[in-house]
Amino acid sequence: GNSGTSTLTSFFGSRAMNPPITVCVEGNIGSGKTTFLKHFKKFPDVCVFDEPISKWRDCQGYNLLDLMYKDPRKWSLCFQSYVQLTMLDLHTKPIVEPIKMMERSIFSAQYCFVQNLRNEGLIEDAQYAVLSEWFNFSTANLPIKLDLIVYLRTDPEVAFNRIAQRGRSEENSIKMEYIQSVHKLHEDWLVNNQKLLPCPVLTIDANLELADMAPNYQLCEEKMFQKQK
Ligand code: DGT
Repeated sequence: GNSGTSTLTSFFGSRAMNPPITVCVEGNIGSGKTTFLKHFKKFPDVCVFDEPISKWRDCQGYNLLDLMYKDPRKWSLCFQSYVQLTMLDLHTKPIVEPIKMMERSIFSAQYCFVQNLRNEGLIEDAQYAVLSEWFNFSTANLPIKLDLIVYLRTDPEVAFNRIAQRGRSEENSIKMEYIQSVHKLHEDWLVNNQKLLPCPVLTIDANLELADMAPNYQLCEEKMFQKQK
């Protein structure tokens, strides 16, 4: 009936006025983002989004990640276009919890990965222009709010070894040079201030083994819950 509808409206209305604190976890491929995020699933106030990579591996049955690694010249534009969509989906999804945590963002897709494809000549200038226009439009006009970036900073060698150890089939063609380039682009963006930073950055030493990460989890918890207040 009517009263049910108005309760719902006021519920979502109050949420809309109080958008969640949003924390994005960034870092090289293999830096440990997924493991880091897992730790935060235990907090009832935190909504942790699953890795977007599962979508990239199955877009209506197509493994876009695999296509992209096998033939980057042919598939990078298509892949990045879908990455952008899945990121926008996560950035704009309403949640009931006061804190949203997600892996990567539309910013790292643009500043680290699209930029790298362009640097390597794997996408045409016109393709880069179209992706950039979508990025500019989306960040200017859609409700993408970032409050904190947690940068899991690794040496490229460490990230490379972790990728080799986990043995994800799509990634077996990855070269050390690629990991070094992606590392440098993260550094330029998150440490050297060469691109627009949408929010403050908390940099964490992610070369550490899992057993030594506890103080870093705590650091992140403090920052995050402090923002909530
Ligand atoms: P983690 O938990 O830190 O080890 O992170 P990963 O490696 O599970 O997740 P992520 O997002 O760093 O990378 C997943 C795969 O997708 C990896 O093979 C790199 C690739 N990737 C992620 N985002 C992009 C992108 O925007 N463009 C391109 N070309 N590749 C991407």
